Amino acid sequence: MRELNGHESLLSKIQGKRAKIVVLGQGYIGLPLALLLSKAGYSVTGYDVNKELIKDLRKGKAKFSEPDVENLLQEYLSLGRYVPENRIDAALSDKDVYIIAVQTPAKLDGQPNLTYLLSALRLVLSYARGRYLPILLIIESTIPPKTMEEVILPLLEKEGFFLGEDIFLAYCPERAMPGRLLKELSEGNRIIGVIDESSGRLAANLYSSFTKGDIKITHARTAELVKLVENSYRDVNIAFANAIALACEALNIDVDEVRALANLHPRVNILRPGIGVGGSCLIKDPYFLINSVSNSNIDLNIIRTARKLNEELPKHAAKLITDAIEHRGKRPEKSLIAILGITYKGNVRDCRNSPVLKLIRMLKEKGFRIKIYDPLVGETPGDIDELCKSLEEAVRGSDCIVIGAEHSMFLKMDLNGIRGLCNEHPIFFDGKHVFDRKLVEEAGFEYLSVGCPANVIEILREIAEHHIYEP
Ligand code: SAJ
Repeated sequence: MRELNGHESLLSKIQGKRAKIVVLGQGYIGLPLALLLSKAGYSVTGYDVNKELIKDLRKGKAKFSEPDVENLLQEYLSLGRYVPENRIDAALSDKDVYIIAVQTPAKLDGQPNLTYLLSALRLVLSYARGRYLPILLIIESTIPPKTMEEVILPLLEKEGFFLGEDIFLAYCPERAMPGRLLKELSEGNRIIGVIDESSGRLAANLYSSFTKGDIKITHARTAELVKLVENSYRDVNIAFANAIALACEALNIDVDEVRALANLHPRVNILRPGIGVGGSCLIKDPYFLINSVSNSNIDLNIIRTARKLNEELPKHAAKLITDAIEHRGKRPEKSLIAILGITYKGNVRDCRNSPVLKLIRMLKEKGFRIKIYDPLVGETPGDIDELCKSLEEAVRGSDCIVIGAEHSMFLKMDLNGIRGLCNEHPIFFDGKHVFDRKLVEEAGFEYLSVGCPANVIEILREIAEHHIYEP
């Protein structure tokens, strides 16, 4: 029988679930990915430099909370198909597939910081040398266009490896959002970016073992751009909603009504305006995209302006709240604000770059007293004070309630009951546009949000008095 060449033998190991895999970086993406590969039948090592994290993973505890992640973790730990490891040797020796899922944060100038990625890559190469080759190397971390061709490939070649012979290389950007990680990783479509075709075939075989979505193979540079385009698209769309909200404030019109009516058009879908954009990706990927063409005469101003607008929103929200309270003759030092929800979006425990944290800092600078309630957050992030133990504790005696994250439990709360605990004439600032203004007002609050001027109702009544419009 003919002996299999390197590519065929690696393919056969991947198809037969005999390929031994290590995932470098056991964070938001690396851990769920490692678990899905274990579930698909592979033997997977989860490597991370953080000893505490690995210690917890060995006990079946994840550092973040995501539906089903801990269940899968405990199941595949006990079956021995998922092994958390922080000893380099044990983790990296003798593997067939190396997946790098470490963070690529932004530097102060908006350029990507590839330090973590490059150090993981060097580690992999040092272990790949001298073992049975070939290996499949996959990059999941976000990277800007041309990184595969101009940074990663030259490094492999400098170390004496040949693409398509010793190493197969693919960029498979993650496309899952916190709160739905396992579902999106196992059902979403995947893009695989490669420089040579044979790498694409190996990576596609591996990814089809755990995702039901379509797998599209393309050039590495295209895949790198697609990832940045997706998040920039979302950021620009949110900025558009925020820009319209500001226009509504200037024109004394309620943005929620404008959105509802405009969205009746079959090709219009305006997103929710609010206190800004947080999380780990939308705040940096647009800058990676802008910077990727900085050597050309193209200026992606539309993306930059959108980003800047979204960054300004916490400040704008702080001003709206301050103005509304001062308008009632109350001083900030004499006013108590109850913040409900501090995560970067609803129903997640993740506070990374949360816009409401910025808003809290600004309100404090203005002198307000603040109470915070977020039952999804265990530890208080950074400079945030103690969290209240209950909704009632946070709300009692407050002059203003701020919805900072749209957790389901807040959407179901008894507005009349909450109103009863507040001071006289309380303000309800809906930072996420998730409440029905009429219901909030019926409960006795003054409704306020970005794009909904405090006095919009009076203005509409005035118009009605002139018999032009019945509100
Ligand atoms: N937001 C609004 N208005 C909206 C929708 C969202 O202000 O109408 C805010 C949220 O409150 C939040 C921020 O935007 O602060 C980002 O939330 P998100 O749900 O839009 O996105 P992420 O950051 O959780 O996940 C994104 C996803 N990208 C896209 O939807 C294009 C996910 O698919 C990516 O995998 C992820 O970034 C990533 O890691 O790149």
